[in-house]
Amino acid sequence: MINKKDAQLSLAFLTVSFIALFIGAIAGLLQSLVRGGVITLPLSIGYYQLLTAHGVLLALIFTTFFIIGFLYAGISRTMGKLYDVPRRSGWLGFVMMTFGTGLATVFILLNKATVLYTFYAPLQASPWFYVALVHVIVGSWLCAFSMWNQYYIWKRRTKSNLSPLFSYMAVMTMALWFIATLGVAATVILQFIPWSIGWVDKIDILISRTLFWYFGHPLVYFWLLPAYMCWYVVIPKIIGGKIFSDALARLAFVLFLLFSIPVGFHHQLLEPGISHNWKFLQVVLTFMVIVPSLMTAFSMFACFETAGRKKGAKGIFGWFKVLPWNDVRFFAPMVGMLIFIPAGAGGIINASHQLNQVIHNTLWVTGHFHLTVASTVALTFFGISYWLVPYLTGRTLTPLMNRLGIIQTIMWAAGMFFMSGAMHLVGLFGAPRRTAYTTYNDSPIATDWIPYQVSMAIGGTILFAAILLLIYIIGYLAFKAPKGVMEFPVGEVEEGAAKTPALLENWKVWVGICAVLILFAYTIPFWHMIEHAPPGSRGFKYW
Ligand code: HAS
Ligand code: CU
Repeated sequence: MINKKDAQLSLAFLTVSFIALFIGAIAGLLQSLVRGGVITLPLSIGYYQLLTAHGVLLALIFTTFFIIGFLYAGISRTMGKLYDVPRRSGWLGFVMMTFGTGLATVFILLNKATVLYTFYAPLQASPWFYVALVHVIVGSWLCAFSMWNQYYIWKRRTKSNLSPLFSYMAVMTMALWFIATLGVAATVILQFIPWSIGWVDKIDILISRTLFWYFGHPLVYFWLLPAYMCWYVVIPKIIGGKIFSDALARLAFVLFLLFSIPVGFHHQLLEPGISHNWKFLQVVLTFMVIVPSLMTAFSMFACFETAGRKKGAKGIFGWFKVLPWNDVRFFAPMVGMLIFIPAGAGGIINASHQLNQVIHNTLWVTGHFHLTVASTVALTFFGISYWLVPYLTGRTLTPLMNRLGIIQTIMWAAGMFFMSGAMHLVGLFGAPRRTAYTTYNDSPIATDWIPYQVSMAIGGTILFAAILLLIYIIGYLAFKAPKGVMEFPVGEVEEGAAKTPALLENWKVWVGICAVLILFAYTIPFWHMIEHAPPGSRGFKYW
């Protein structure tokens, strides 16, 4: 049973995350219908306004709140409880983040911040939008400090060399987040706020985008790592197996810290003003960051196979049949894993410099991130919610809710098949992303895209229905399900696995190497940007 106060903190974060998910999903439904040419919006709502609400509320708010809530619950579970000081600073972080979220949402709904979730300059929102973002970021830093503080106190009190795997991963995830958000905080505080208030009239676009992508790429691993925490730590327990290797899991997380930050240029491969040598270097580093995902795939296969063999499975693929397919706690993340195979392959295509020229700024990219964050990560988060919510509220996952969860997962996968599949294909035909419905004066090329856009609308509608089902299940699990004890599954390490080297817990070494790699990949190109800076741009409001 979780400590009540810890449960409240986690539940607070999860509540905001699900509210954001619901509002963001409404925006998603409407925009997929607009883009498919099925409906037109009443004049007062803009397509790009919806797109901003969708991106900010889902990519930034749903994920961050869910992750922090999940991490607190897991830390409390694996370290016994949260200590008072970390718990209190967690609440402070929650209040700041929620205030920022509310403020940002109001300004988006007032149509004063229609700048999409990447808020590229020279699009200029109201200064309050950027102030709101700062609150979300600084609030999340308080949560990061609070988790590190918890880890530090736990180590001192238990005099233990090795922290629990889940907590170690949580500390690493927040380290990645903190180092990454330094970039976005810098551009928001030093560039966007003074410029949007009018203290300065020009902004350097290339520098703002570079600082954004310094953050924007590790952001995607900040989403992915908590899903991997479920795969490494939770799934082995659910399937009745063991964690394949504690050391390998930790090493994968170390590699994410090292390689996920100095690679932001792979989002700027077609940006002028950065020399191709530096782009090449960052592409090489991007290929390095694929390695820990391949290690994860290996580890999961090993875990499935050993668990299957213990249950008597024979042959090369016998283990596949004995997996608990009718347990949604396994099924939803597993569908996420399966989707990550094509999704990751798409990422490797994006990162290949020449292929990037074909897909950049097309709907292919939108398809890519709906398979990665909106399928692999989201399905894993849904799978977690089905046991985490009743675990926190002292209720149980009933067989009926389990079945509905399986249906929800299938609907999600089907919706994404139609939506993301069509996005990938039509992207290859050149259909641009970030664009409302248009036939470009009935140009034959653009009219060829329309059937795919209709498929996107069909997929979007199935996805929205799946969100309604999800919200129903979560609501039921939170308020209606029978009282009982739900487990927070935490796997044990395979017997006879190699001992975890203490070096993996030496933060000075890893943060030090991470800093060196960042300086190596960014210092000179950044210096060039400052040295050859154009005069900068005034702000534009196109909405
Ligand atoms: Fe990405 C753009 C490259 C992964 C998210 N990406 C985006 C954007 C988002 C995003 C949101 O290089 C758009 C940003 C924007 O608005 O402009 N991405 C990559 C690469 C990877 C990758 C190389 N992306 C992700 C993940 C995301 C995400 C993860 C979210 C969570 N991405 C790019 C590039 C762009 C980009 C370019 C810019 C494009 C442009 O031009 O704008 C890699 O990390 C992928 C590695 C993954 C694998 C898969 C391993 C498979 C596993 C599953 C195993 C399955 C099992 C089950 C065990 C190699 C681990 C098996 C069971 C059986 C029974 C079979
Ligand atoms: Cu990236």
